[in-house]
Amino acid sequence: PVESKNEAAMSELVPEPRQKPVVPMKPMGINTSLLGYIGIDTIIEQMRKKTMKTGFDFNIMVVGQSGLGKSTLVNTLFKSQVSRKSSGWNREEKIPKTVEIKAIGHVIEEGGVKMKLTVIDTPGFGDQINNENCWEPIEKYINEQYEKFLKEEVNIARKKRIPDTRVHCCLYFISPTGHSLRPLDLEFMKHLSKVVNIIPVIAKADTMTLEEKTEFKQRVRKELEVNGIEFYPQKEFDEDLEDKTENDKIRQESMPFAVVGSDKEYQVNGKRVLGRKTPWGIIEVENLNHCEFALLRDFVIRTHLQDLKEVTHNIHYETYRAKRLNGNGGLPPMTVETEENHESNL
Ligand SMILES: Nc1nc2c(ncn2[C@@H]2O[C@H](COP(=O)(O)OP(=O)(O)OP(=O)(O)O)[C@@H](O)[C@H]2O)c(=O)[nH]1
Ligand SMILES: [Mg+2]
Repeated sequence: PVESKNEAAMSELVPEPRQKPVVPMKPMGINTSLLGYIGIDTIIEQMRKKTMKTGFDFNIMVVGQSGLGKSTLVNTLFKSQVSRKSSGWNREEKIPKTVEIKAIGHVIEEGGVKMKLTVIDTPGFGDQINNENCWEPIEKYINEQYEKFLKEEVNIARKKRIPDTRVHCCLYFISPTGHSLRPLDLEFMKHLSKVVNIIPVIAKADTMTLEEKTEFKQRVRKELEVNGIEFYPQKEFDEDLEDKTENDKIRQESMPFAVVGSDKEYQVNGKRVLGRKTPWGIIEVENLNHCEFALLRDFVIRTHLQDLKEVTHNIHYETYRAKRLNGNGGLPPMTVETEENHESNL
């Protein structure tokens, strides 16, 4: 009723004569072709403006045993306290009896662009005596977010922008043992790689020597391949040769990124840098000669963030959606609107 009142009031207003919109013109002399400039390239600027206004969602999940530096790494990635670090004492008491899932939201702004970041932590994963099926609550959470999105999407009066809580990226922390992947690692990645973008990382890489690190990386890559585990960026989703060349390098050389996180600054050559003090000196987090943190950061945030979101929407969510709508398992049956219905809605 409120809306219709507004409408009535509006229609009584006499519209003022509008000025003709100004069409941007290409400066003369640069493009001398008769047909001239159309203005297609302004789409980029238009998109930029829209994104500046609305901001965007990015949801990142961290999985791995307690104490592997998950919270520290996320804080290092986003240069802020976006995830609570474990207190270091009484750790045993704190470990939950089952896997818990905790999502914390933040708004980060840079250069006028707002990112609504959600960090999804999974305390308790891999910390039980029996870790069988401990990936299940995580898969359930991921699917629940797809379900929420789907429910909003099939709504007749759906929102213009559906809030996106879907997990765009899952960082999986591998313990820096130097041996091989544990059955738990393989089980988790095997099941979850079908529903979410997994990026495996070797945690606390400063605890390994350079040789150990290189060898461990190679072994992990081999084991993932032998077990048929597809991590992000998945080969089958490369869109062209340029993608393939770029992503092959990541798949064959960078993965799994051997990372170090820290929230402490040290003075190195007169500059303050994030680092960790070790018996061998300061390990600089952002120095590529020391670890691959910067590679991971560039990959997740600076080159592939939009792609992580697109693969989530176009592949993982689409797979979920197709399954749900085909099988109709649980979702209220779709009602077909009649012609009459449709008109009366207009
Ligand atoms: N050597 C080393 N220590 C690290 C690194 N990252 C974090 N730590 C330390 O490891 C301990 C645990 O770090 P957290 O970030 O709390 O680990 P977490 O995986 O979030 O732990 P939970 O929240 O208990 O699951 C802290 O004392 C950190 O300072 C790293 O890259 N190298
Ligand atoms: Mg933590």
